[in-house]
Amino acid sequence: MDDSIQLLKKKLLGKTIGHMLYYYQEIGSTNDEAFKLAGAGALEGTVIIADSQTKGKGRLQRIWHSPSGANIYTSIILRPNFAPKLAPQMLIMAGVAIAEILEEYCIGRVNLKWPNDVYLNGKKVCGILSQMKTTVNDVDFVVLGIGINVNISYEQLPLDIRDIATSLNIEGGREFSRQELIISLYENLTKWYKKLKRNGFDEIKEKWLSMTPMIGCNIQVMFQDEVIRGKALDIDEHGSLIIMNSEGETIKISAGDVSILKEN
Ligand code: BT5
Repeated sequence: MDDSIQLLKKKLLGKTIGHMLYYYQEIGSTNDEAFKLAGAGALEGTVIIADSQTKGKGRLQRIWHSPSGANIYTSIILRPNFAPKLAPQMLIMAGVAIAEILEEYCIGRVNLKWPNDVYLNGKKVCGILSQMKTTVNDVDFVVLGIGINVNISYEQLPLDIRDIATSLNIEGGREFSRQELIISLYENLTKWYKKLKRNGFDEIKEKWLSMTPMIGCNIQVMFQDEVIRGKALDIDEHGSLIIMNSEGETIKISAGDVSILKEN
């Protein structure tokens, strides 16, 4: 990707997302760097791309496996003008934008799992990490960190994720251009981000619901030491998951790891 980075910068000139691009051959975490840049005043639409990450991170200090030469690791700085409680909508919006792009490749079934996973043929192909800085009433900035497994082979996947992770290459049986994918990713994110700001969350929510197999299923949500079971009903206007437990109570969940239970 290194050789073509100047070309990528050229192609992204003047775009809402990507007009300012910082590229690193290797970095700790693109999200940490984006957070620093945003704190120092970087404009909305500034993006960080790295070829590899030494401290790629998921939620709750988990590791995002980030070897060089194969995948996409990018963080995008956005400055939506809305209340902090609406910020989780950004995570849902990003999932929809990414899943729509991956569907266009027609290499398998693309699904979304709340809150932040994109699945290809039943395995995780992309993770999204949204972090933000807020004041009491406003979002100062949101950093959307996106990791997509593009050309990594089955053998290159670490043993602990081989059964749960995949890549476009593994499913499609060929190499994919990371540059082309990055350009369509930023374009599609721009499209959905503008829709979110202009028309609100409804269309994004509908699209998300059409791409998840979770609704109507019995699920288990784990958050730290707590486990909640119930039937997934919906997501609300903040992007929280709504479930109904066995007592018939409706519960809203704003964070956690979901598994669909086998009994469905
Ligand atoms: C996520 O966390 O899925 C969010 C991942 C976000 C990564 C991007 S890369 C660019 C930006 N910079 C960063 O430092 N991060 C963001 P979570 O839901 O907590 O999932 C983490 C779990 O996914 C791990 O515990 C593994 O089980 C699994 N995992 C790790 N690396 C993976 C990979 N490359 N592909 C698929 N699954 C992976």
